[in-house]
Amino acid sequence: MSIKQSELILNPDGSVYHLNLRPEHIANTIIFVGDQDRVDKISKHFDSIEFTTQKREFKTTTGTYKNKRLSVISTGIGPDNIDIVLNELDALVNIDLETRKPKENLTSLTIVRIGTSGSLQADIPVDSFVIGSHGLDLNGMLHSYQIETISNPAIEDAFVKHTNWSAKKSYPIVIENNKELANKLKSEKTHLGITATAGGFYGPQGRILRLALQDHNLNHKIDSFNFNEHRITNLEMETSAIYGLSKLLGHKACSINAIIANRANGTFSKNPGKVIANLIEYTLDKIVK
Ligand code: R1P
Repeated sequence: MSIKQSELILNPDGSVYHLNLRPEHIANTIIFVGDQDRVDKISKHFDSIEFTTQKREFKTTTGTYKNKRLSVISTGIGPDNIDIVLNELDALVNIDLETRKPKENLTSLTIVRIGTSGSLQADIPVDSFVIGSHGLDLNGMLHSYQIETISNPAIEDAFVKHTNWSAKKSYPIVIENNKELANKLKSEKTHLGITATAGGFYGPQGRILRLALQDHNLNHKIDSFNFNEHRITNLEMETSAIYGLSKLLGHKACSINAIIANRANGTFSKNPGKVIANLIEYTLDKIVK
């Protein structure tokens, strides 16, 4: 059965609906960033650029870095955008866009998120790098899929108990990174821990401006959680969605975040641009090694 036009939407030039990409436009190794302006901050290091396009917040540049073909894609903010980006990228490699049928031989993409994030631990200061050993999904997008094979009920249940997680909110899901990729990215410069992914920046991450929170103590409960030496190191808005959909679709994913805020002691980086630039150079070199 071919996938209907309403379900897999293609533009008149044959590109996928939101990303504006055709299969030949992407490399098998892809860097995700949230901010579209970060795409150029990465591709400026490339030896050469073969393609670039943008639609809405989704900007893609493909080229080579030290002779390795790479694509950089901005996802915009949040797990809802990750649903679009991962499904459309997977369609580019694993669905025949002519016949609209899934391919028999599937391609596994390598996906590295270079993001920014807030640390929840006083000993992980601003300007450091954190690799997400797991994504802790607090937003619920992944519940639209069959997640039984990728979730980790023992950690999830312990987290729900520790935080007295409201039954009215979506049940947290814990998904592991791709270990092989994480080993490639790690060094003495990186911290490792569970990256929590929220579906918003203020209330969902425990920030109070004028609105009272459902649980004003949640961040403290999150930062004091410990499961077999796994603690929650940082909070951002994409990693769990990337880990979850990548695992379900057969892609390898790992997220590395520059810590620009420390929520435990209330500090913010004096030069966030510099820490992101450092993380970009660090990650590019690890990817090609
Ligand atoms: C919020 O300001 C945004 O910054 C972080 C969060 O995950 C969210 O997307 O990551 P990026 O800098 O990669 O966008």
